[in-house]
Amino acid sequence: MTIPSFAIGIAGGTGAGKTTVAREITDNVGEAVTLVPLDNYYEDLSHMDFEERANANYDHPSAFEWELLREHLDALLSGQTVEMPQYDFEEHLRKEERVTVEPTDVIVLEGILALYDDALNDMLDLHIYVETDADVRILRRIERDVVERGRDLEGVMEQYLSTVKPMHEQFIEPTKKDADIIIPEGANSVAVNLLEEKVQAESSEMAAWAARDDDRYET
Ligand code: UZR
Ligand code: MG
Repeated sequence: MTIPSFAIGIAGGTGAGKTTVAREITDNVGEAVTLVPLDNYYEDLSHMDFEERANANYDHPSAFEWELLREHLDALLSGQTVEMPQYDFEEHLRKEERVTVEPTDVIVLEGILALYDDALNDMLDLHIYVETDADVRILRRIERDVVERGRDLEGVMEQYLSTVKPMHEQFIEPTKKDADIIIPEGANSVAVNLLEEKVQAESSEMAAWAARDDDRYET
């Protein structure tokens, strides 16, 4: 028997607070959450050398392996496990090893272009766009890339102006129209609390369905 899952997509620009929103709205669902980071579906660029990879455009839709992501989300929603690729940001490279990911009651697809693909949007039950001002986002991005990931400031600025910003305007921002809900300023607590309640309600409903189905099949 397939236990139905509630699938949520969380999109928004770099540094918008997507990861935080994903964590906060699912905090109290316990372990019944499957996180699908879009980053894990960056195309495998192992045929390029580091220099080339460092200069690739990671904010264009063509940077992602959509077909694999569709397959995986579809599998998770059908109750199957997937062997999920993992991504190494320091090397700009898909890692050798994959991780087995189990489907659960709540599945969260999170990433800059999480609402970009029509087929994926059809699979999602709730479409969220996290909207945060560009100045706040670039400050967060600098903190993450320079302080946490050890990149140099010049490079981060260069990349922001040459690809991150224009791609945001061209491809990411427009996906706002596909959102059911737009959360202003990342982790604003009222919006997050409302969504948290919704997610909890949906996940208990899933559990109730599963129990009902079990009864039906067992008797
Ligand atoms: P979030 N990114 C890298 O900087 N290097 C990579 O190897 C892969 C991705 C960046 C990507 C995008 N862009 O803006 C960001 N660039 O990761 C998306 N340039 O991640 O949503 O967590 O900010
Ligand atoms: Mg993030």
